[in-house]
Amino acid sequence: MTITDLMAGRRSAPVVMGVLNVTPDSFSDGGRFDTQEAAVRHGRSMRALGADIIDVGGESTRPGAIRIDTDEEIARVVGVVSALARIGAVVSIDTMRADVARAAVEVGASLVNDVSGGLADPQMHTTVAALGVPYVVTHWRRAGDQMTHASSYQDCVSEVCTELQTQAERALDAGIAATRIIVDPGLGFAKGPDENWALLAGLPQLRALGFPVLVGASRKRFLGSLLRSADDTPRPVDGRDTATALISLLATVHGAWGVRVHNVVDSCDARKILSSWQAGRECTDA
Ligand code: PMM
Repeated sequence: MTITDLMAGRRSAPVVMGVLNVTPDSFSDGGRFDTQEAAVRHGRSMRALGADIIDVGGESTRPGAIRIDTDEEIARVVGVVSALARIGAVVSIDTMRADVARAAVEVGASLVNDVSGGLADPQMHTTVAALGVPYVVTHWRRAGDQMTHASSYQDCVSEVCTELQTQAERALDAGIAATRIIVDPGLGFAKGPDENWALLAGLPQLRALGFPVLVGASRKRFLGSLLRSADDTPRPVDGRDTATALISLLATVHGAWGVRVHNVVDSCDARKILSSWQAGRECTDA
């Protein structure tokens, strides 16, 4: 399926976006795919396992991460995006920088996933509008090294909705078509466990913004916290995939358009289960 098919809802929900961090330091998969060969192999494998979109990122956005420079970010992602696009994968570029977005789209990326929603780079919205590709507006307040200082809310769901609405309106004003905008609550970005759960429970309000909603809960810290052991040790990252797949299932039931996940198989299984349940028959092709 093409990105146009996915945007138009021609796929049983959820659209599964597989995470491919070409970084040495992302919190969950940092350092595992930081050579082009390993990254392309993993991208191909996620596609074969059912991912609809491969989300390639060259800069870690985890809390506390130090930013790299633009040339280095471009160098990390361009070869990987181009190799995956050449084999027919739908590729998104996970970046907060307009120059990186442009470089990636020029070699075949068909979606820009901006965790800053346009706040990190004033050129992002006009650049994406000119590129003519869909755009993920993620809720964000500050970069990784300052994120924890921006995490106070009176009413998280309504504040996130208002701030997302503002960024979506800026994207529209810059010329990005309404049919090309996706919103994402930005779980974990300047949010603690209670805010993340409130936002998941608040999916109906997020949907009411009028755009498809993407949910990125995969392996995040709030899952480690929820599933901590009796001695308060957080569940390790590699033990959070079942919880992630359950969130994929529940988020879809509550209207999410897509999920961004590291373990593609589990969320694709969840999709088959949901489709079969809803249809009342076996849907192996979901
Ligand atoms: N989270 C991360 C990176 N990119 N993009 C979107 N749209 N939503 C997210 O929640 C999101 C993202 C951080 O997680 P990672 O280090 O596992 O990639």
